[in-house]
Amino acid sequence: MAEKSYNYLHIFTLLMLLSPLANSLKNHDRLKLATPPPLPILPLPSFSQLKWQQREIIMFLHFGVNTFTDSEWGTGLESPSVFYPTGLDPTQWAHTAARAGISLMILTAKHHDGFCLWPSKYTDHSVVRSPWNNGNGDVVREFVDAAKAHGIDAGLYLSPWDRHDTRYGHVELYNEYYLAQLQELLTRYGGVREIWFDGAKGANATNMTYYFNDWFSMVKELQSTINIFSDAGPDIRWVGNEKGYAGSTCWSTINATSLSIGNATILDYLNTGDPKGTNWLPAECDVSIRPGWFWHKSQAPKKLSELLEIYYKSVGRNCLLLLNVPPNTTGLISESDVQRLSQLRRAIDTIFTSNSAVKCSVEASSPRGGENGNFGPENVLDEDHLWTYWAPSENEKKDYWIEFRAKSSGIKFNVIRIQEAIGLGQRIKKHEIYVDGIRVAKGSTVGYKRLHRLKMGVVHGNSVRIKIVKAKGIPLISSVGFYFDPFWKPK
Ligand code: FUL
Repeated sequence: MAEKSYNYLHIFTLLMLLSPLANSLKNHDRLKLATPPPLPILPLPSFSQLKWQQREIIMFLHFGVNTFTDSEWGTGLESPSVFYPTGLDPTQWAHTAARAGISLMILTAKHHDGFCLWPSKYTDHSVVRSPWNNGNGDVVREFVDAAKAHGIDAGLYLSPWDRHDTRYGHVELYNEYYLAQLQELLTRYGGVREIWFDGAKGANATNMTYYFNDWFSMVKELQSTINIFSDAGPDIRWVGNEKGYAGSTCWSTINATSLSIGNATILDYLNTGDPKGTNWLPAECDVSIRPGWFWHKSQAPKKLSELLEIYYKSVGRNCLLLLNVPPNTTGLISESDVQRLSQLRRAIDTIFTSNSAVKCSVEASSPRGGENGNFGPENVLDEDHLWTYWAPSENEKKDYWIEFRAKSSGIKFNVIRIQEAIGLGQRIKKHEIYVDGIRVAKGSTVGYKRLHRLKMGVVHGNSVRIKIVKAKGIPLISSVGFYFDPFWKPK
């Protein structure tokens, strides 16, 4: 009896000891461990650069004494009394931006003429000497408040070149003055998401050395999530022209050491970026809705077809479109510009609302982590355009493709959208698009977003294949769309 009970105890203890092992074996079967994402290819965007990239269109507002003197570059000799908007309403600016789906507006707080749209402690060449609001006004304050009330972020432009201030040309004095103004703008008005350092300067302007490093350090100290724009970054670079066109090859990467501010010899380099670049420095395409940056009675906004061309050549080439919409002498965005901007938004929505790729089945050359991994080609059809993506297997022999097959009536489109998972680096160097085996488009870089308007117009087929012909490492595609653009009339 005693021996028997010992045996039962023995078996019971053994079972108790074995049960965690059995459980863990069972769990192992149940919890299939996921294949990790691939290693990134450096350089990578910062958090703020990624946020910026997703905005697609930013509104620029050139407003100041030039608006009232009908000029583009003020001399600095303007009397502050000319600044007299009779019905200034930044709420109308913000409303116009919000209706156009714009999430960031950048205002010229000071242009080259030196006139300040806010009451700076360091100069009286500002709104304090203007009859507007009896010298008690602050355009920057009204601007940031209106933007905030519409859920729009604010950005500011502070011209380094100052044609009014007598400290200009006295290196220490002017750098102190400029830094003092930066501190005012970045401490008084809440969060500022982008600051614009314009590299322009007249051919005969006084010599002046700007302490860019001091300025940039101060900016980041005061606003850690801000993006600093200048010809040469450090966060956003100029695209090298004022037409709003990026290069058909456009890398977000570039070598910052090859760049300098106000250097006319690097325009092509800025336009295309550099596949070997060690800095993530994406390009912003600035252009005005009108011929001038400031409002002029004699000028009218560009046609919708021109704005769409700009959209395809900026947003559709991995860049941001910084579209200037200048307020007039009343202090409002003119009705013609309001209408044109909402037409542009309607057109973009019309083109990109119905994606016929989502009605297709999708296959790819291979998926990372096998058929049950998290990197299958179906990821390119979801709403996430960054962090879910198709990744081929690392073992694949570089014949990368993803193919869409019509389930019923075929696929009809004249625009294709391809997006890379840029959170892990920009990789694609060369790609081609085939419909039923016939090549309909080709290109080099993709980046955050690449749009192809088909030169042959509308195509109709049963399969669309995107081939990645050359890439740094394995390509990662986060989204694809096929659309019909009713405004596209190829020549
Ligand atoms: C240029 C300036 O000279 C223009 O007036 C305008 O501000 C444009 C955005 O940048 O360099």
